Amino acid sequence: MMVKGLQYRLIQVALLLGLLATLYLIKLPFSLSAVNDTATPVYGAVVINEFPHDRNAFTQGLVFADGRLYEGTGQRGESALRLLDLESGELLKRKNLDSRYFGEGITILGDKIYQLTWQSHVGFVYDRDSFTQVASFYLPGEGWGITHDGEHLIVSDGSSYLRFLDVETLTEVKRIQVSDEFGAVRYINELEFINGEVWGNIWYQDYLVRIDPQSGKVNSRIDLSGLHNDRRTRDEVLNGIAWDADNERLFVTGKLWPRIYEIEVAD
Ligand SMILES: [Ca+2]
Repeated sequence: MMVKGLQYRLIQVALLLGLLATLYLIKLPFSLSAVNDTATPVYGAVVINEFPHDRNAFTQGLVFADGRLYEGTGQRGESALRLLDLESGELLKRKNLDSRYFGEGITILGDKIYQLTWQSHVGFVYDRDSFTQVASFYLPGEGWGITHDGEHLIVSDGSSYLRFLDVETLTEVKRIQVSDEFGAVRYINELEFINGEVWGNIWYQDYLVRIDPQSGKVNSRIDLSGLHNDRRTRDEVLNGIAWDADNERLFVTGKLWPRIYEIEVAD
């Protein structure tokens, strides 16, 4: 009787262990995918169209508006605000910066164009149509990229922070730190606000990051490696994102690149 009871108990234990092992095996893939959920999704891109780009333009800011392309360029003595025809690349208007300034990002809000300088702690405000300078403002830290969310100017400075400036006072009202699963994301350069996200490219990297403007979390990355392989110098990095909101077209280019690419994100 005792032996039979023990056998019965052993069978019960074996069945229980078998059940647990089965559950473990079934659950294992779900556990692994749960771990992977914390990794930032990476998407590719498909080139829809190519347009000419001035190979001497050290692109630091790119905006699409009014059916045209606005570009801010860098390098002392070569920095300018430029209006371009997208299809032909023809230079339609140009405003040179004083040779002591190294031009950086640009953005257009209302009837104004805003342009940063790199290390001179100054930003310029121009009339959108005439390119006449109407104001300047103090910029603490370095100036890298700039965009806006309709309410604030959003500025990158080479650090992992994005600063939000009041449009009227042009002073900082808040900042967010950009981070992904590896920690703080530094060297965020040219910016574009697209459908509620801040898109940025990272200096010396061939990808875009899409940033949640509330939390600073990188929602996804877009791999653009292979877009421009014919690089004469290390300076020829991806740096330029422009969004044609009316036609939902996304353009990217880089410093001294010969082409502007219209791309679509591929899942
Ligand atoms: Ca831009």
